[in-house]
Amino acid sequence: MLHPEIETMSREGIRELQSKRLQETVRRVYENVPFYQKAFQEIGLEPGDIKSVDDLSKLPFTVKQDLRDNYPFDLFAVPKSELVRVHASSGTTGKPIVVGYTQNDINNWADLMARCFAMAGATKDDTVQIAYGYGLFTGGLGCHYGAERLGATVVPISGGNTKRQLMLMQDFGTTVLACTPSYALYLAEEAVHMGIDLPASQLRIGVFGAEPWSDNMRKELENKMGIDAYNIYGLSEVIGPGVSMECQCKNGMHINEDYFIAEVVDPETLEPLPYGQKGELVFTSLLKEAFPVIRYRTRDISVLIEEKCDCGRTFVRMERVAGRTDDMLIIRGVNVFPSQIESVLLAIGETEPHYQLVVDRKGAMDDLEIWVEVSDKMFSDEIRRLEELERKLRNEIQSVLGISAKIKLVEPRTIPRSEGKAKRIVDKREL
Ligand code: ADP
Ligand code: K
Ligand code: ZN
Repeated sequence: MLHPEIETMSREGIRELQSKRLQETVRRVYENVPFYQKAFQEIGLEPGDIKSVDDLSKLPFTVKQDLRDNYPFDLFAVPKSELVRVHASSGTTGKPIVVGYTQNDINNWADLMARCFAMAGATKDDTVQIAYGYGLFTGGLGCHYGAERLGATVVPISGGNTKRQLMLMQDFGTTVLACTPSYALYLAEEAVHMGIDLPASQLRIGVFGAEPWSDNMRKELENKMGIDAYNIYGLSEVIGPGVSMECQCKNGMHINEDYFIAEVVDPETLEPLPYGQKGELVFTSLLKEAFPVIRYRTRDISVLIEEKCDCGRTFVRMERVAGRTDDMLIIRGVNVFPSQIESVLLAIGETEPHYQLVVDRKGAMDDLEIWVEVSDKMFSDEIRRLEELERKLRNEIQSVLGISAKIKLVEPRTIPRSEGKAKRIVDKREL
């Protein structure tokens, strides 16, 4: 355990720590973020009304739309000169969700992620290959700073380049692999094709997250790679990876409660639910300076587990994410909203407004096909023109969403019409 005095703190101690930090956070957002000040004033709430975690439910919720409305920097609680980094994640339309960090935030995040790697059993003696994407996504750099903070040897290879990943994995004696579970499976399958015996290699731990996966997938990855595979959860709005992490009991992810307060609420009534009941996860940050969040609704569905864990940690756990309350898709770890694709199609304007997203898993990799209707006239046009349009759409999707998709132009009236909500997504992936 990296921080035993905190990770095994009494529940009463955690409560006190959270209450103190909650008061500070509430004051910070009230004094520095007009959005929160207004939201508090609208319901007649003064920062002094929040004295402990018991008062949490008096606070208003924050949703993704609020982040969009305040794009890019209006929810930040520090002057821009205090920021040392920004990250961004997919929004529901063209503009991304932007989050920022002060130097203290980056330090805290590094400590937090170091703790997460240690929870999986990693130490300074490990070599950690980070195959999450580096860049605006929080995955790569979040893991990077954490593994460095732990004192491990970091291989910042980022995603892709599979053959090279496998070569360096062997040559460098990688012991810990951090990436999405689907990319891990792809690496495992490529290794077999290349005649590499991963179970015989030094690889021993997987830190996998950014997308949903199942216990069956865990077994498969553990067998194919000869590792113990652990689930890590997080989201940019709250900090990035490291909001919660599985311990070696592999029985739910411990929420890092010294940094965040977790709640589960009924997504319809927004009433907080007791431990053990399934609902939408909501997080309040406790230490963040640049981008504090108050009761942020994640749209992720899970359950909080109160029972003490065999590892000795006292932090509550959350079950694997069981789904979303919105239509966000996660393709190779990247969040994708149908509305983003729709705006690309409409902006180009050469297709009909009827489309469907078909998601499948070909081998290990998620595969996104965008079916879109073209006009009768267009369809009877030259093949070359259709190919040109396909290419244009593909490039635009790649540049807006940052992922590749296959475009399939189909005849008019071939995509099923619905009488209610259009069925935009056909997800054939099995968990
Ligand atoms: P990240 O880079 O950590 O994926 P994003 O902000 O891009 O951060 O995406 C966050 C979303 O990804 C979460 O709200 C959740 O839907 C999904 N996600 C992240 N980690 C997991 C996980 N371990 N299991 C299931 N879903 C996850
Ligand atoms: K994600
Ligand atoms: Zn545990």
